Amino acid sequence: MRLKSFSGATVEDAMRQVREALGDEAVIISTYEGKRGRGAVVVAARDNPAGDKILADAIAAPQPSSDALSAALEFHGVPAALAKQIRDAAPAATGDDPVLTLAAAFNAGFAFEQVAEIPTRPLMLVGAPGAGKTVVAAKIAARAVLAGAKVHVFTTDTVRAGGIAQLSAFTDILKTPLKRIGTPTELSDALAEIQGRAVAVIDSPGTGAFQGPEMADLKRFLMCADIEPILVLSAAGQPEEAAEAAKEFAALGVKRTIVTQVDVVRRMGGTLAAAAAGGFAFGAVSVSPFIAQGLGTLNPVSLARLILRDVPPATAVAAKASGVERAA
Ligand SMILES: Nc1nc2c(ncn2[C@@H]2O[C@H](COP(=O)(O)OP(=O)(O)O)[C@@H](O)[C@H]2O)c(=O)[nH]1
Ligand SMILES: [Mg+2]
Repeated sequence: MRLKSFSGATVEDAMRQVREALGDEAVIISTYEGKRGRGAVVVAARDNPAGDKILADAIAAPQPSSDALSAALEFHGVPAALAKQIRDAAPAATGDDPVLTLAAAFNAGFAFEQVAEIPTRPLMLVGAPGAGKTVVAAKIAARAVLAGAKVHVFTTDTVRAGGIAQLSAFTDILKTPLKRIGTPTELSDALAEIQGRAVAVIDSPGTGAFQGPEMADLKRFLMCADIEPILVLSAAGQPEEAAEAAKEFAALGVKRTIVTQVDVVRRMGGTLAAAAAGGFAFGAVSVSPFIAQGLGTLNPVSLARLILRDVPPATAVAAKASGVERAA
């Protein structure tokens, strides 16, 4: 199920947006009205893509019943200044559903812009080695093929042994053309050739955010045509490190991120810190290495559920004892 949240001045206002965006078929999952006219959030659902089922299962764990927001942010290692911003953006809540309280804060503080099933602008997956760029490139390509689009996959990762083999294993199954690209000129020529006729998905080599020559090389490829760089971000990143790296990628023009390996971590502090520092919108989430399992949608509610799942009670108690939990 694809969840989407809509915020407005009132519930009626948010409902109007639901109808405009999702039509009369939309199923309303929940409505949330802030105290003292602080706005409303309506969560609605539509169709049923496969990737979201996996995400839904991953977040189906029992959620805490009390307002454990501060404890959860601390457990996730969210840097203190960002945790304060998030708490301040949350509507004052006493006994309200913590998921919706946190979702309202995420709705206010982060952007969510899902990568389209059939992207119109060429996409280049960029990021650190091992972040999941190649897997995400294959997932985006597979999704576009399933949606009926013609897709061309390119890779500028031509140096590393095995780089092309990993990708061709996927593109062979999808029966999409795969082209190795050695120079920015080759890339601009290749994109010009398919312009408007096929979706272009570009994989890239691992780029260290603090490695000047690697970043300069990446920039040359990004500047050669109208390409959207999307930062593929492993959820396993350490928060301060991830935030500093995010700023470097933001300087290259990255505006969206796809978060990977969410299934293998318990703490999402690095993800939140990077998105906040880079000013990135969440474009999708990957919760499996398997291409067939696709990408899931991240929205304020699913992100809040991820943050509030498995926070050990001990952390909540410790946070309370140290006075970290927000006064009700
Ligand atoms: N569990 C899990 N593994 C992933 C996910 N995304 C990628 N991987 C694995 O992470 C490793 C690195 O992925 P790859 O796409 O090669 O990273 P790249 O170096 O950025 O291209 C591989 O073993 C992938 O199978 C994910 O969402 N969940
Ligand atoms: Mg790769």
